[in-house]
Amino acid sequence: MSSSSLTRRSALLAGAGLAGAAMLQSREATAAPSGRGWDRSYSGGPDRAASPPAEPDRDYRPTMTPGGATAPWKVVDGVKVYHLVAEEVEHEFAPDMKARCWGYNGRVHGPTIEAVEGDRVRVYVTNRLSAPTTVHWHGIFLPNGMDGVGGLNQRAIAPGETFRYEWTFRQSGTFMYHSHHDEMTQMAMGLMGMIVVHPRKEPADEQVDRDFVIMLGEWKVVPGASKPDPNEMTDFNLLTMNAKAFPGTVPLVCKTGDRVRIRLGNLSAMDHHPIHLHGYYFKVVATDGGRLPRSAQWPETTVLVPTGSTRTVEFVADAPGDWAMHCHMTHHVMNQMGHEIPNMIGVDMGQTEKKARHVVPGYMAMGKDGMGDMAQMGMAIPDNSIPMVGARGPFDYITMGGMFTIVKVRDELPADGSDPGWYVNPPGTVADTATTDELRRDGIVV
Ligand SMILES: [Cu+2]
Repeated sequence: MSSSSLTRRSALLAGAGLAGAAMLQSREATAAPSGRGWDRSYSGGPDRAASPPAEPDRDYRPTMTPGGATAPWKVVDGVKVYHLVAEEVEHEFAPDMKARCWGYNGRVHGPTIEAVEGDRVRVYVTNRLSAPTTVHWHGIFLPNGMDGVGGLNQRAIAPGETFRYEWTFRQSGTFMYHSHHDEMTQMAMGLMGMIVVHPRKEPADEQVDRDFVIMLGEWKVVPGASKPDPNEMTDFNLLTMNAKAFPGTVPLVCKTGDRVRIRLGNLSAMDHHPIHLHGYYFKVVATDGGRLPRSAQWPETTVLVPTGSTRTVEFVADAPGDWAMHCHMTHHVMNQMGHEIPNMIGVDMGQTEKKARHVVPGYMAMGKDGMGDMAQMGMAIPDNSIPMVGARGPFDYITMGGMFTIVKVRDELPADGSDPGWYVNPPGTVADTATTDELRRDGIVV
């Protein structure tokens, strides 16, 4: 091949590439009329001037972390100052189920850090653990030396020391923070929390009435043990929303017609969680990389939240009721003690189980008809553990545990914002025994 033909060919290819790029650009322009191209990241150098510190209820509508808390802050010379104290915490996952975990400010997980784009923030981290630690700010644009990876970006914070992290938020969205030193141990013990950054000026058509924050997590706490086991790789037995396992989770209370946002973050060690909402569809509107253009938001009833990610969904709560919201992996809506017992489906154990208990105290087999009946038997379980499933509901036993909560939508809410109790269904709208007349009318033979 001559050099001239080579040149011609390269020129042709280059031309095709240019045309392609132009087409892509024009398509992007159509898809994103706001002109969003590449929002600049940032890793230091002269910082963009911070905006005046934004105030809740004046500049933004605060979020709510059901079962958790929002970190307090104060303003010092135009900077929002936060203080996280990493320490051992006696944490209650659900009534009668506690463990000594690691958390921040007496909480597991740590409080949600909430701020507004343009806010300058200073976060002091005090280490009251027995081990060195760091904090990484997942998804946040900040100077490299503030990124918190132990050994890489800073030396670890020794027990007793207090470090200062500082940056200006240059983006909005849903992010997370967590230990980035001996992650396997420290994250399994609970050292994590959520970060919410509101836009400085939220467009009117993106504003919501309720803004919930939920961190998904998984733990191994051997029944009777007093601490989580960070060595577990596969068999997690406590699946949590904001570190609470059902029936310990706190419901999401909404008024009929509310525009609702749910920010889900996942820092589970080994699992992704498909979170399913009953009664509605929602739109996936954002990830930890930012908000999706309207044309890229898609309707779903289940959103997969990969570990190390956030997914934000929005919907209009226009259907009153008690709607379940849970991980759709069935082993993630159970609590402890469910996974190492023999499969007894269809086997009538008769007296066998009682006899086995003489030899192996506490011996327990799966019920002949599954786990559901076991939950309600009030069987003897080791101290400091919770049955596999359940809590009493308005009709019967709710045979779920773990990563399960309830979205309670009501026309009228208690003035004090408390739990409105169980939903009262309009007459004739609850599934119940079919009458003989109904069966005869519809030609159903049973
Ligand atoms: Cu799950």
